[in-house]
Amino acid sequence: MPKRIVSCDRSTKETSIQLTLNLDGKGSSEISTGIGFFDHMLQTLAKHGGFDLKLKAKGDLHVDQHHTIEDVGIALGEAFVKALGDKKGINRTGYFVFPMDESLSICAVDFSGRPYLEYKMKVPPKKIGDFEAVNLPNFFAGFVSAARINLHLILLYGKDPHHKVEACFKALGKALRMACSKDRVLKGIIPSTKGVL
Ligand SMILES: [Mn+2]
Repeated sequence: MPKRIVSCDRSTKETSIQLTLNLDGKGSSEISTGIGFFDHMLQTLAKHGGFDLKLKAKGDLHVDQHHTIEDVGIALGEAFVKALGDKKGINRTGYFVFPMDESLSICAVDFSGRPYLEYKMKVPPKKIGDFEAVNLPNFFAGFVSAARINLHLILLYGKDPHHKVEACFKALGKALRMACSKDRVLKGIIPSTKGVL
């Protein structure tokens, strides 16, 4: 099986991001975005997705966290597209329901090639640790548009803002793992009646 490991370097006047992603890893990560809680969420995504992820982002945090959070989503989405290649033999879709103590999230994802985000999650627009939670949808929107996936992410309920957000990142990791995994039987087949994804 060809290795599904990619490195990406994405730089703009607002952010500079270097990352290495291994879709067939063990969930290990080295993350540094300058935003501690965001690092924690990306570590969680890698861990539950079974991806190895090294990511270093330097953004214009003196402005606010908007560009950094959105651009990390874009860079990560680009890495998934690159790593999946022609998508032959993958499950393509994945889903998970993740309980995080009192919070429960649902995630469904499809590597359809058509970007769509359905995001239903209420988090108070205040800081979680050092993380400006108002920017959370920008991460998912950036990821969806760059990865060209259909993503439905719903927080059913929860109380603690940390748990609410973490439940969503964990569900996303699990759903991505399922979608990116190879089907043992459908080797070499593109999972679409169109014959292309
Ligand atoms: Mn936590």
